[in-house]
Amino acid sequence: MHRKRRMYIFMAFAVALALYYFLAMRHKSTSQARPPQPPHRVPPQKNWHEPPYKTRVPEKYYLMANTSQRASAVIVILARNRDLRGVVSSITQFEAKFNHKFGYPYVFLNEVPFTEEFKKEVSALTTASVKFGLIPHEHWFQPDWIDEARASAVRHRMGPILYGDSVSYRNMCRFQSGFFFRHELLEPFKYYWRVEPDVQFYCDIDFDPFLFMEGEDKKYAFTITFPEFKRVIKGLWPAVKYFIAANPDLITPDNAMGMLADRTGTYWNRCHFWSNFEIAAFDLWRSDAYLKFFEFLDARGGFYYSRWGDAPIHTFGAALFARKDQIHFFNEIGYLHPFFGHCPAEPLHSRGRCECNVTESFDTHPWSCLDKYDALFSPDGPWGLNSNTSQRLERAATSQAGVSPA
Ligand SMILES: Nc1nc2c(ncn2[C@@H]2O[C@H](COP(=O)(O)OP(=O)(O)OP(=O)(O)O)[C@@H](O)[C@H]2O)c(=O)[nH]1
Ligand SMILES: [Mg+2]
Repeated sequence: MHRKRRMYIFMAFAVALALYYFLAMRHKSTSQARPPQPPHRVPPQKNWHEPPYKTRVPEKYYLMANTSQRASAVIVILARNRDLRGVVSSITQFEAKFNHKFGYPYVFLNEVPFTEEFKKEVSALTTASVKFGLIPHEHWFQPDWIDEARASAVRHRMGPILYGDSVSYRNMCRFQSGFFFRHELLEPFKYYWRVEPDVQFYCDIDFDPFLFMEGEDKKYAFTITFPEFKRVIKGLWPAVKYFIAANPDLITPDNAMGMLADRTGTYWNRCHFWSNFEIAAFDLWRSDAYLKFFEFLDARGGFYYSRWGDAPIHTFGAALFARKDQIHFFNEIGYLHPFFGHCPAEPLHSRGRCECNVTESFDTHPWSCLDKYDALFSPDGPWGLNSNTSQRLERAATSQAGVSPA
């Protein structure tokens, strides 16, 4: 047999085998196929019959507002100087609904120094600590190894798409995907809440979400989920599949990939957590597994040769490297980033004195992927394995592996 052909068949077999193990790890009935896991990965076993958010935030996390007990947590805001008005609006609400009771510190980040006006106006909005950080050059700007001719051709082609022609938007997405958590001002903290300019918080948040995350062993929390725009993800799913196939030992058992992929691993439904709202544990991104994942994706150039967003990349990171029950839908937190919002239904609506219309909540919109998150916790799971799985995986992996963006 031709040597090259033999090599392809061998590679296809290896990729299919690895994908098979990854899928098998998601399914309880194949738990004996799991490779040995390091001790910190061993989950407190629980059989889920419904999504964790159906159980309301326990009262003890409400009572903590009246104590001095706080988590190691920070509010992170990436912004430009010209975002000042939108930042003032977001922080004013954030303080009124939540942080005046808790006093969590803020860190603002920017690739250029914040103006005195920005610092003064923002600092006046809170009694909590506020720090302003400069992003290191190498964490922000387009790397030298990116082929600028190819990148600019892509930008030209993607001109009509939102931010399709923007370099700074791509820098931002790459920074949020792989660098923000390395900033020295964020180093001391274990958890963060990402806030953006011009967002709204609809309800009083009287419990401590960070202590909830810590106490309930959560790693990533979202409020809105829907499919990513097709034209900005070229090459991303093949790259993710390739990574999975090459690194089956890095994938967390009982992960959430069933929310995103079909059972054969052929396609990604483009569902992602909308990352303009995030409450998460820094150690998810600082883990060796995620860092390797980010470096692998970054090396494919997709931030610049397509327009990969940080939202799908964080989504894959959470889905691969956290257990499904460590990903939390914060039903209690009413939130709007134009133009989608989450408005809690009763009884949470009354308890939070929410200023929103529940009929406009995105959860019930046909585009919402919340049903796919919910399905992770149904007794049958979102999907299972069948006898054709490994053959299909082999076909899927061989037809997709090695595809590069744009
Ligand atoms: N320092 C800095 N921050 C940026 C830049 N571009 C975007 N950001 C921030 O990054 C976050 C995401 O950017 P947005 O412009 O809100 O992107 P988006 O949420 O995808 O889109 P819209 O909100 O609909 O415009 C926000 O916190 C912005 O303030 C930039 O070039 N420099
Ligand atoms: Mg935004």
